[in-house]
Amino acid sequence: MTSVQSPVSPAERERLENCAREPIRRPGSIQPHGVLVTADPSSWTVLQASRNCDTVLGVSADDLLGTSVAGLLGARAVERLSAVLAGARGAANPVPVESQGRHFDAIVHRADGVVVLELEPTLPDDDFASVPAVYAAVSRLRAATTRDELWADAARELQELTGFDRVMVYHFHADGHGQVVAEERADPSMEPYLGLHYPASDIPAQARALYLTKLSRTIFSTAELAYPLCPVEVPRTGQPLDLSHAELRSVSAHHLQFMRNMGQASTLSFSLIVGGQLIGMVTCAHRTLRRLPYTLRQGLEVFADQVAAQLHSFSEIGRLARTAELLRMRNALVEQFTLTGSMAQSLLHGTVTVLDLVPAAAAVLRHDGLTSTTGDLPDTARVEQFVERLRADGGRLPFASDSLAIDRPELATLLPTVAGVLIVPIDGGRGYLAWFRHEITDTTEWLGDQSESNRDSTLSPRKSFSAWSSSVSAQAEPWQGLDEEAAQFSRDLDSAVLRNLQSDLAHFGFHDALTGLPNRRLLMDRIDHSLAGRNRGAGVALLFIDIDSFKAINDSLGHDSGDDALIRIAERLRSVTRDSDTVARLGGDEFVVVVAGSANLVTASQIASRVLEALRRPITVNDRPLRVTSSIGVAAAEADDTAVDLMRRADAAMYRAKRAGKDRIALG
Ligand code: BLA
Repeated sequence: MTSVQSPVSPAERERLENCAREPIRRPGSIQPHGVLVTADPSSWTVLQASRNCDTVLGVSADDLLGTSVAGLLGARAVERLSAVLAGARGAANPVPVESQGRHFDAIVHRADGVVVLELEPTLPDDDFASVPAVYAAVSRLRAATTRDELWADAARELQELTGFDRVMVYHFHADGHGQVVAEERADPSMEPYLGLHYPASDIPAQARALYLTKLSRTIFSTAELAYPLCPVEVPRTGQPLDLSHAELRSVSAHHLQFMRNMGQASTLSFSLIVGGQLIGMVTCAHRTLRRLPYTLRQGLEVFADQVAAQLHSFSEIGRLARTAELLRMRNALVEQFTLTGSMAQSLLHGTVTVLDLVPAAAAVLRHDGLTSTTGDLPDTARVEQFVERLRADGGRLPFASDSLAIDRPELATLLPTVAGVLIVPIDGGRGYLAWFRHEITDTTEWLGDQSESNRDSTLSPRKSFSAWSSSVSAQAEPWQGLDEEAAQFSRDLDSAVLRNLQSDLAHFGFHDALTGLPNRRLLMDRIDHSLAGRNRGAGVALLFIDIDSFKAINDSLGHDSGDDALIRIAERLRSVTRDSDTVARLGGDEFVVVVAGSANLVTASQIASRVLEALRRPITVNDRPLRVTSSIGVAAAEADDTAVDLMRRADAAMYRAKRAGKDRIALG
């Protein structure tokens, strides 16, 4: 399931604002299937009573006012209800009570400084799922391994446990609109709603806030009236009673109309809460009247809580896996750059590319005044123009849009095939990295026609709910956090550029710029290091190499060719020595090899012969073979030799080789 954003029309915006203002916490009335009285917390004298007391209890509300609850339910019942309010051990809602031969589940809580007592006519336990059945269903949920499986299992189990004829699991998308992600119907001829989306205003903000504190919501009848409390105001506050935690709170007229239009007579809904957020709901709906005993509703709240906890763990596992994968790709890209030093090569054409990090149709890199691209993008000149104009208009980088035509219509015409753009600065803002996405052609299936003709007025619910498709245009798949990822990547990249620069500087301090070989400084350091290892039994030997008649090469072919020759000679020296040997350039045409390991005069002169041979083979300069020879002095360190002593002796040996006619080796 990809993430979908619903189009928010002006009418939908008006609904979102107005519907959220309905004071559903303090409607001043209750649903007809039970009664509600409020009482003074110390004397239990009745302060308010619902208008339906006469039909449900056989005593009118007016007659109850000022009497004691003990007179209605008995002193023993009041004792048990007080224990529930006091949070006494073992005391809990509901308390079974009796009045004039009628049995009720009494549910008690405090609000606005008064006791709120609700009486629901007792339902025969045998007609409903038992606590062990709920427990078994909770245990079975644990077998689900994916979110879709869990959603489907939850719908199936709840249909079985509640006996309601349609159970729907909703998922709320990031913009607040909902989607039916699982559905179980008792009767296959019922119209399916699975997969359908619905606008955020179907469940307005204040209702969602309420469902965060009250985990289940019973709406028993869409047909009957609500009954007001008498008097409507709580005497001590002068305000309608806060019914947020009441079971019987009456229902918004808008929502009752919605339910009637849906063909629902009764519903029972549960909240799915993760980390204090309402991430979804489950609604059990019935075409005829149906309600469940309080005890079973409580058991099902635990069930819903288990569903939410498992959804949370799936989303956390998914989130962590995605984070780890993104980090792995970011690191791989930075590493490719560090190794190659080429930004275009490593970011656009490496084993991992920036299109793996942020999936898109194309990516563009602007670096060092050059533009490189990968993927399907028509025109780089237009991209450059786009970014220039974006910056000229004060557009700062990073820039992200998943609908260019809506966000920057004046620039969208430059890139007609593009709907989504993400740009991050690189190189301290001198360059940039950009991703481009095409328009998505997805259609969204909605629960009912979303045009205003499907409502009597703006604030009315929809009249019909058959699946209705809408397609989005000029919209790309939203970047969804990948903009953050890209910004982090640009920071990683800038640090890598800096690190490469620093290591280049460090390198040049110890290396010869022409050949890349260690310079005199590093050479002396390496010799010192090797000499220090002598006590551990290792011998140290040097070859001092001077190219014969090099000046003649410079004079006849020019300095550039001379430099080329030195580079070739350096390569030749590297190729005939071992990795563990140090080949250094002292300057001019002088090179030194530090022979590694337990070198003595014999092993060193063997290597010297190889070098002499190798340098005699012609090198290629200006596409032409060039013959050079060398004179090599070999010296092995003696007991108290310092690096300078050893160098001096090898140098002296080299002079002897020169004087003896060049192109030869002399031992020091
Ligand atoms: C509440 N709206 C709800 C609830 C649901 C829905 C599930 C929670 C209460 C319940 O029914 O259990 C929406 N019900 C749905 C959807 C489906 C379903 C989408 O069966 C099927 C997929 N509603 C409107 C408009 C307004 C409105 C226009 O359509 C306001 C102008 C209001 N809906 C509204 C209010 C509530 C509500 C105020 C809170 C009801 C309450 O708890 O008092």
